[in-house]
Amino acid sequence: GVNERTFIAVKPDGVQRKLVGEIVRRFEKKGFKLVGLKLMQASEELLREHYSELRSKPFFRALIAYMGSGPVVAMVWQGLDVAKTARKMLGKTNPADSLPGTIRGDYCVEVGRNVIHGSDSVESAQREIALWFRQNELHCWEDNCNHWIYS
Ligand code: DAT
Ligand code: MG
Repeated sequence: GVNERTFIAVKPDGVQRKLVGEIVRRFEKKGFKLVGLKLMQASEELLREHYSELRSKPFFRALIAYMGSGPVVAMVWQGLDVAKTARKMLGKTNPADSLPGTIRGDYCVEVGRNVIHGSDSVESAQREIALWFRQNELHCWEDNCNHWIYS
């Protein structure tokens, strides 16, 4: 429904490369609603939990080091089918497979520096939002444009 939420994070390379504004802009212009946003240095503990499904992968250590190498911009976006649509906006995990027009297709080259995270399902989004945000950091506000986005 229109109250679906997903977790998006601009990774440390995205912050360093000044892509925060461009990424926020894409989600705003699409018509999704921003309900949470913060710049933060993620702890190793948080990152290990966030990526716990990948703990046995050969790239896990490098992934945790990369994600902790600088601040990230953690966000929650809301809207109809936002989790699935956000994944389409991101492109494929490997930027080499991502089409031009997607964020990874337009702004990065290697899978180990792919500038953005997005939850892979509604269930993952719920888990990740609870992990990264406190309830009082999420804001329910009336979007006065809703009328022009939803019929
Ligand atoms: P996604 O971020 O598209 O959900 P994922 O959950 O499979 O992809 O992996 C999480 C991150 O781990 C991914 O954004 C980049 C890194 N990663 C994935 N596969 C990798 C690989 N083969 N080599 C290096 N890093 C990889
Ligand atoms: Mg994933």
